[in-house]
Amino acid sequence: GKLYINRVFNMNADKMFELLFTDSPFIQKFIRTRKITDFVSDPWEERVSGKQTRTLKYIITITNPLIGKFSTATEKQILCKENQIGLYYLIDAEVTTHDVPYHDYFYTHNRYCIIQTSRRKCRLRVSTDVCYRKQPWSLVKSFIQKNSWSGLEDYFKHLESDLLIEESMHNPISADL
Ligand code: YK8
Repeated sequence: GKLYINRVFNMNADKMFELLFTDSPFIQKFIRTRKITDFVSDPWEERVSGKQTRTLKYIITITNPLIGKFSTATEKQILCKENQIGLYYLIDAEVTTHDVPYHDYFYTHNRYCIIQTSRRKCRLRVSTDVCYRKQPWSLVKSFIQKNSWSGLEDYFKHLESDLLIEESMHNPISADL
């Protein structure tokens, strides 16, 4: 796996969750600039386990002409929220891209961890794993790895910098309280 974001932000955990995992203006603008279209999201639903789940569907734009221009994607998210010993949100997201070569071989597992570190701060940690449904030939496997990592790197680099911009808009001057 790889760790793409690991940073403390000047906002509480609830705010970070709201920005990333609800229908917030922030995420709407972000997916628009990442050229993600036809975005539909189910509302969060309570499961018997006490966890909440939702499914997202969207179309991603791919910059590599060898792979294609677009792909539909399905993302299943599971939310685990803890409130007793300290506040954190743990979101496990499984992303399947349906229209890329070898799409039936792999999916991406993204883990978002939002931990409240003080009254007005939280740490966001995002790590990902490329997972295999069946064992591909090793050349194909390295192909999948390489393309997934570069795509994920690009996506999360932009997410981190957009979050920093959002943070600075909410904390003018008095940033370090
Ligand atoms: C989510 C992982 C792989 C996929 C892509 C596949 C190429 C396959 C190449 C052949 C295009 C928003 C990615 C990056 C598309 C984007 C996905 C995003 C960034 C030769 C084997 C979409 C997070 C996410 C998860 C997985 C990413 C795909 O919020 O390279």
